[in-house]
Amino acid sequence: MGPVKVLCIGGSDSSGGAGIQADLKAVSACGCYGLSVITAVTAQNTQGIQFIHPVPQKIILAQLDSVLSDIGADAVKTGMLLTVGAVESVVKKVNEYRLEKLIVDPVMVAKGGHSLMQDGSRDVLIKKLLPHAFVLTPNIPEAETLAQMKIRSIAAMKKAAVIIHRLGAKNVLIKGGHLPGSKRSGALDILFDGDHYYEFSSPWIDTKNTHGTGCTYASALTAGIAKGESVFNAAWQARITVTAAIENALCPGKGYGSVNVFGKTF
Ligand code: PXL
Repeated sequence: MGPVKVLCIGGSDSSGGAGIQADLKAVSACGCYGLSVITAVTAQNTQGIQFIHPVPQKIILAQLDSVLSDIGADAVKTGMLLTVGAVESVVKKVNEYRLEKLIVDPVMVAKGGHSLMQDGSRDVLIKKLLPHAFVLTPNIPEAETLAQMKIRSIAAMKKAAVIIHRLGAKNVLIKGGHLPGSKRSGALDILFDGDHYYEFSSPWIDTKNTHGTGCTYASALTAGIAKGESVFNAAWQARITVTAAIENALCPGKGYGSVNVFGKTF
């Protein structure tokens, strides 16, 4: 029996904090073997994104074929899908290789305001990729876009989860860190599986070094699912992993630092 394999599809973050670099660190920290397909190259540092370059669709498809035809994956995670071609490439290969454990992190906008999706790719993501998602992991702004409603309360989060579930994602994990009042009451994430709601609460950690939080959370979740855990257990453990990673965040540059899944090893 070889290692448990996790394929991460997303953008490269040259600062090492988010994107594919965060994914591979999280997957490794969770004891899995990480594979990657790069959809875009970002030039960024702790102060923001300076440039974004899309990888041509042909090269995205080639990477997917190289990895899936030989190595395969026990679970697959998508992050930054900048272009319509990137989204359509994933849909095509999900169908071709019958990938079932697909975790979609619908990243749309970076913290500094840079769009991580070109015009049109969001619609294709909603129409063609979401129906294949085993778990979808929007934060509050992303859930607002997907459900087309404002989310200002836990009740609204639950309502949005139902609307997003109807778009076709089997399990919806809405991350509540952006909810007003989280600073006081802690962050509350809600998992909806179509029947039940599960709530995960975690203490608020007062830090500006949170770059890579979403990527790390979704990758740890994907690793758990690759290992055969239930969505609930994988989400619960991923929440613990990401909280510790925020607590151990590092700031290597002059701006905002990044989460660190490896604990106090630096
Ligand atoms: O956190 C979302 C994200 C995903 N992927 C890449 C990013 C970012 C945020 O900056 O740069 C490559």
